[in-house]
Amino acid sequence: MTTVFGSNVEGLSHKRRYSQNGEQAKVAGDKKTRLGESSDNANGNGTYASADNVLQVPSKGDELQDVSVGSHAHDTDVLAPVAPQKQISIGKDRHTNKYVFPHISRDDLVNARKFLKYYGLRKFLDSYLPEELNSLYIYFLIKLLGFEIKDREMVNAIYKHVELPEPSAPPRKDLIYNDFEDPLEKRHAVRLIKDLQKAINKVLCTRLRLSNFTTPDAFVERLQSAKSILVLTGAGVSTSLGIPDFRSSEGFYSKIRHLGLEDPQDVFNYDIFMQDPSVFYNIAHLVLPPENIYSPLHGFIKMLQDKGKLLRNYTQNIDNLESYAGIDPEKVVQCHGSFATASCTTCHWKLPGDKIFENIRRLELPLCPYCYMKRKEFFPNDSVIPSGGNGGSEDISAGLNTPLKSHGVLKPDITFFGEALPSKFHKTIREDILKCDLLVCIGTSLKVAPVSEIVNMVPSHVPQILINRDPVKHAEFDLNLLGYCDDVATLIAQKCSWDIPHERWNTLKNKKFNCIESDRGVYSITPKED
Ligand code: CNA
Repeated sequence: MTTVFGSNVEGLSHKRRYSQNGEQAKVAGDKKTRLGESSDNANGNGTYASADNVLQVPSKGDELQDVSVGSHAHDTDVLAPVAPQKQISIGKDRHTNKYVFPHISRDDLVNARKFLKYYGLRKFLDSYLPEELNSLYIYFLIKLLGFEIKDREMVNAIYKHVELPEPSAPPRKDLIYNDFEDPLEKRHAVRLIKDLQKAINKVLCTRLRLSNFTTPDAFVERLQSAKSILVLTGAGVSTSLGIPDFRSSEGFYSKIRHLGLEDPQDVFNYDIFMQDPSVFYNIAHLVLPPENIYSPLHGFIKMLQDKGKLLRNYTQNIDNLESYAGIDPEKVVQCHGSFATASCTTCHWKLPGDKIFENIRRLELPLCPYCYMKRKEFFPNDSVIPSGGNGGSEDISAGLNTPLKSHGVLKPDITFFGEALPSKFHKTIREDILKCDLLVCIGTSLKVAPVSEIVNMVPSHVPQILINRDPVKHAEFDLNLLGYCDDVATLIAQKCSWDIPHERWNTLKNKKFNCIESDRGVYSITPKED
């Protein structure tokens, strides 16, 4: 088993599921281990438990928010973290009867996180927590690790008993330090212990940023020397071609909100598809990919390939546009499958995906010719005709007692939530994360696991760049280039003096951009007005 940067490479799960803030959510009827919740995670050696491998709907919001993000709280350097000068000590104001939390500086926070990662859980707890304490110490430790609890009821219960001094206020000498009575209810104390465990797990499986890789120029320099770039792409690389992404305000999920689905993601739920494929086929025309076009960003990846620098493009996209850009199929992993082929849900007969495009456009169920007769028996009033093939042969899965509405229905080979990822993903990813010398994530919200877990699996010294319109708050990129990815790719190619193989390059190569740093390692890139 190979352990990289405190993360277990073997831990990549096989099936597609949502993750939010590095955490998995629950799906009805399944018992899940939440990433970062398993007690195996808190083992202090930096490994985390393998996530459960069934597709999941996204959580409605993490109860624990990592508020250190954007503060560069994770900058790593060679020096080991220092032990705290003394254990946490929370005094009480004898007049107000409130506990007064010590001020937490950014350095305290960075050091606590580093200390935990560096020395492991036991030493961390021994060094930070005194022998006598109450549950406010647990809450303080959660804060010290850079997290804040979102549950209002819980926060109100805590702050009835707590005061936060002004950061600039001098240390108070009038506090009493021998009152350990627990002001919180038992249920709150139990919740805090669970939240501390989650916070610890998150720190253990989150990377630390590199302190010396925070500028576009550092990126350009690394691009020029890199030999094995791993590019991870998402829906944002195709939006400039008019293909909506999922989660943006103008994205696909907002377009189908009117359908009255409890959760718009249900249209890609495998179990729902098997029960009633019309849920997917009512909207599938909206996600049909165009043919023979690709964006400048796809061209940028092709350029990396032409320069012998592309190790692999892991794409979450199902539009297959990498192929039109000329990226070698060997260099592409379509992590969530694609529309390139389709298969029968019953007998698994496979056919080219475009053979069912007409059915999709006409909002019809595409049917398997080999399962058609049996389906007709099950559903005599079905007016739909089979797609592709000649039809009429015996159904190899005959004998089902209760036919599913998906019996004999063809499904594009895109990976629905709950389905296993294509085997190629697992064949290549383990070696690739060890081989890569630069990770560039482009146009993705990184909310779908296991792809979203790649960022925490890459060795710690490998720089990680995000090129995206919106920040990705739950990951730790060394450099965030925020803007439209075609613009960012153009600017970077210009800086490298490289040409992007794309029909618009002659215009793009002269385009001018503003590149404004808003925080350390965070740049917003916008076109300059003429
Ligand atoms: P997402 O969750 O919808 O996130 C897209 C991200 O891209 C967001 O963070 C946006 O800010 C960002 N973005 C949008 N447009 C741009 C742009 N022009 N430049 C830079 N950033 C931009 O989509 P993810 O890819 O993260 O989620 C994975 C899902 C989406 C996969 O399972 C895909 O199959 C699925 N999907 C694919 C396509 C496609 O194949 N083209 C389209 C829609 C959804």
